[in-house]
Amino acid sequence: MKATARANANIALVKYWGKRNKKLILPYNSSISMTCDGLFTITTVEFSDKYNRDIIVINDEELKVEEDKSSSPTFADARVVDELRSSLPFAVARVKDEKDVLGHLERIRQTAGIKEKVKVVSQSNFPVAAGLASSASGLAAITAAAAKAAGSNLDQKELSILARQGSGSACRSIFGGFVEWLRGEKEDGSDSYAVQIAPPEHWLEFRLIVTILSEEKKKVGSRAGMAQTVETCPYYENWLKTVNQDLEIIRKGILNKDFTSVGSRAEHNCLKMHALMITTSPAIIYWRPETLKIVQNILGWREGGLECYFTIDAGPQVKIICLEKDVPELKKRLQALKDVKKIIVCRPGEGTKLIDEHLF
Ligand code: 2P0
Repeated sequence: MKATARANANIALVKYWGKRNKKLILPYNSSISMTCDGLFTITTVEFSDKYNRDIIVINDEELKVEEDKSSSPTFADARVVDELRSSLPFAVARVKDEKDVLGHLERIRQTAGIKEKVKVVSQSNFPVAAGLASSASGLAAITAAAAKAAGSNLDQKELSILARQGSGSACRSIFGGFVEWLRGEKEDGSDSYAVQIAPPEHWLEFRLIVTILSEEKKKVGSRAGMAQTVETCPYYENWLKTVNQDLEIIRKGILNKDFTSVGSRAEHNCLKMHALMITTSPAIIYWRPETLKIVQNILGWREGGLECYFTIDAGPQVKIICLEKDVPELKKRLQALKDVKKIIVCRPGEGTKLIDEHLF
């Protein structure tokens, strides 16, 4: 059977940074995100015995995969991966680089009890080299389409659990609006999944403006970066001690539409995550000079009465947290800065959906 899904990316207001179980992708702390309208991936998946090998095509490039040589397939040809990295949108390149897409498809095949080979075609609308620190939409779309195509009729919670095992942040993209990924307590991961805090229409004025500052490839991916942080950062336990308060304030702030409380706490949470990264051995510094320039501008604009905050993920791009009414003024100010290459304005978007238009 063939199925197609469309999934939006998400940006975290309380960050996920560190796994207590790498195999099942179980986080040390819960996280909260907004699902972003306008940054999406569409993926079609078909399992069929007409295919004699697995075929995975992402943004018009075929991913070369080894054929049945190990129980845990990996990307075969480093040269191909390198070529793809330089030619594909960033989010997709990270899927190829760090995420075991074929392994994830194999997991879905096993869940459904099927053996047929698979064809996957995936297309993201992310601008080339957007540098958005999220492969969430890609893995969420593959999960929803593959589960359906494999004949598994999973509900959103089950899809979230499955997507989580492809990439942690993908479990949040299953839901729309404002979403919390509950860390869970169980060792088997059955209680680590996302839930919706509020649907998109709850807070239609909320905006995240993504600024693209640098298209340079980052040197440390999120997966490796967070593992290194857990192992070597002397402050990691303190981070964990403070995250619950951030979650509480932001969850409540979303429900009350208290912009000041959500924006200021999200900015603080982001700075704490970057403090962890910077104090890891060796140091992981995702910021570039342009990043800090935008941050300084935002602080100045805020002092001048324009209420906006920032958040930054595992890369140099700055995302501005603001309200719809201030978007025109912020766009004007951002466009006047020479470091800003591109601006994408995101409103709260819907969760992962099955759609009828197949890509093949
Ligand atoms: C987040 N990030 O909460 C944080 C903030 C980046 C910085 O989730 O290893 O791609 O696949 O579970 O989900 C990026 O990490 O990592 C991420 P894996 P993922 O959005």
